[in-house]
Amino acid sequence: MLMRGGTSKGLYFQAKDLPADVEARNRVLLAVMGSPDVRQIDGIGGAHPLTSKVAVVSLSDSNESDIDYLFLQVMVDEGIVSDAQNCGNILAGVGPYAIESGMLRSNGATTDVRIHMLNTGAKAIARVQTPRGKVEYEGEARIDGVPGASAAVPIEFLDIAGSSCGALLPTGRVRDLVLDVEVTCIDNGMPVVLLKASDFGLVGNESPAELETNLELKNRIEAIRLEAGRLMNLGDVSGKTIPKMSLVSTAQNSGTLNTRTFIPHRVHEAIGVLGSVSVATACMLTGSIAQEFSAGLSSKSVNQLSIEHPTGSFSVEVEIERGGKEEFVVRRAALLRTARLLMRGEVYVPERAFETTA
Ligand code: NQM
Repeated sequence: MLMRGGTSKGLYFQAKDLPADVEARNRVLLAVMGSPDVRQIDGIGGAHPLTSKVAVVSLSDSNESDIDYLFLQVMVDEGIVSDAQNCGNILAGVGPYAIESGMLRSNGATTDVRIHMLNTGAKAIARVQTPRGKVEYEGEARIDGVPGASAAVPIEFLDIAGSSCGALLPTGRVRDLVLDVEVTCIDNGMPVVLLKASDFGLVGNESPAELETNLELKNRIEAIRLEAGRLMNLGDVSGKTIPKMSLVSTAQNSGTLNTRTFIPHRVHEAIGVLGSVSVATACMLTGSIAQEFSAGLSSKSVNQLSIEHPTGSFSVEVEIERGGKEEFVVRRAALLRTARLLMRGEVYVPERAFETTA
């Protein structure tokens, strides 16, 4: 099925329908999307990282989850399929997909789907609207970056700190100096490096196109990313889509703060779901780059944060616990997404994708 999940779009497969061998599976997915090619003209990818995504879904063996979800990023202009990151936007379509495909039954007016995110081992609970036993896509919920209104898919995350890097603050510090630039490296569901837009001579409200055509800026940010990746226990990140690089500045429209995020080579039209959870968490962290710009936050353990991005803002609720001696534990994050089934059917894969080169 082809689904919109939040502000992204991707193909959803049952694991059993794809080759079990990872290399064969990747060859098939590259051919399906039409990669590597900037236009993905011989496939059904949308020629942008946000529309070249795949969810591989299966029933979970565990008592603690209903569904296993593996996210795969199919690179557009490189022949690479990466499982190194999660995707919280595509996650929004996983519950509806599991019900649409008959893997799960609906359970009253709403169905809570407990999802095990295989990329990092983290868990999420997504609430799908299922009146009359069917997935309802129509509704009144609006998310910035998607025109119109749709049925709400509230999502809650528990225990996502350190999902990819092993710790919320992978360098062990709230601030680091990387290539002479002050950064905060954080992983609350997505590894993100926060930088001040002003350190790059930017206001922070530049458009994604403006930022992407600034080659000097892109090269500087990539150099910092490669160095930060090592500090964040991610090793050589030159072929990886993490960490994301988020330029932060003062809010423009009464939000908590403003962002522009490199994911990592294109600039996001909005901000990723887990990316925004990481940024929101950094806002609550004393001494972080984000906190310097954050407005309207209380010292309470639960805060509703509004992360501004190029097409609006992203609202995230973060619950933390502050212990003694600067201890900071993240308890929970909650947010709202929408999703929609766009198409179901067969995708045609060229024979050559099934041939081994050995
Ligand atoms: O951070 C884009 C997206 C994402 C990821 C990216 C995402 C997340 O918007 O959970 O959703 O940062 O690569 O789909």
